[in-house]
Amino acid sequence: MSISIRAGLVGLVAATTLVACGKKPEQAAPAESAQAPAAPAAEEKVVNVYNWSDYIDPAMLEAFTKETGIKVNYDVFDSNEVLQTKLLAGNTGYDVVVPSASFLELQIKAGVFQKLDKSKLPNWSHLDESIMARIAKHDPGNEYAVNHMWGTDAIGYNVKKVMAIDPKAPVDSWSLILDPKWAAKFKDCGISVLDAPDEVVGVALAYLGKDPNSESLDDLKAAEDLLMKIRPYVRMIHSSQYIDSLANGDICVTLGWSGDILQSKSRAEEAGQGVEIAMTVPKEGTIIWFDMYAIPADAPHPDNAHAFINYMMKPEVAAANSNFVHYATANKDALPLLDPAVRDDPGVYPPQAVMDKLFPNLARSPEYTRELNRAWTRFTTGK
Ligand code: N2P
Repeated sequence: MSISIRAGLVGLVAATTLVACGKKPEQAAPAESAQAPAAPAAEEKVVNVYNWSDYIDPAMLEAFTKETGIKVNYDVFDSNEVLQTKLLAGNTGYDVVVPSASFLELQIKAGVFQKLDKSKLPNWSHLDESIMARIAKHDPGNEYAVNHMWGTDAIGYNVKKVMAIDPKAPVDSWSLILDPKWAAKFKDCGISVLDAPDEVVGVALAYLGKDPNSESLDDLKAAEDLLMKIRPYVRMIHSSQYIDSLANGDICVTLGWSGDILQSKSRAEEAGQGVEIAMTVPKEGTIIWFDMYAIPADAPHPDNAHAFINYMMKPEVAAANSNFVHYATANKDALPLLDPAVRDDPGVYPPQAVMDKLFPNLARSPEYTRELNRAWTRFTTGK
């Protein structure tokens, strides 16, 4: 087995304020020598990857090692804030990381990534240019990052439990979770929300009819007031545990990520205990986000990082990953290779009418993020 999963999952969000770390990649000075400079030493056959949990087909990691001889050390996280804290501190030891585009934008400005060498990424030709153009709003010219997967925030629910509590439950509306009258009904069977402050507050703002990317502190206060009203009914604030908890019946309603909810549905079906999970994209609209492969400026194995990213851009590899995790790929040549059940699932590839209601998640200013994180701490601690 060439893959090691090193890290445990993360817990509470570290309140992170983006500050330029001032750390520039240290270029090793060439050794002074009277002789002609030696060719650069070949990299050790290792690549250190830090990706979201439940976000890749493990068979693709093994296949990469088999094809290239490069061993993959694979660590996981479930929070942009956790990744960002590490990136800003520097010296992560990682060669490939996967921030969401809204976080990547400021991380690029803070100097934590190196530009991609596209001559080492021939599989770039398979990308859907319209998606990469959307991402270019965060990464002008797509110089620093390439899409791994994209998805949405959505509602997942246990069909039998929710219908037993109230067959009229508004499962196609954020009011299922954000209206205290409804949330109270699901307290005992269990509600979870993501530990993702910008996304949950963004959804709350949209539910309130406000701009989900608003940086108005009045709007933030309105969202916090709303979230505080449902806080007594929320059992879990976590961004990965809910996949199993929903599948095994420990919770019955979640504000989660599209593919994770669909993975939960598959796990419930596989377990054969009669738990039926459904996912809806709420009618008030929701967030669309893009998660991006990028290479830290101080990555120890940048050539291997390029080889890894290029491998993941092969259409058959991107399709295998999308089939496995139920998130959408930006690889246009992977689409014909997808399982029809995934390609035709409106939860993975929403129809145009739903796409039109999705709103982007924009980068927030450091000043706003500080206030957002303070509000989030009050929400998570319930104080
Ligand atoms: C995978 C979650 C990735 C989505 N479990 C977060 N952007």
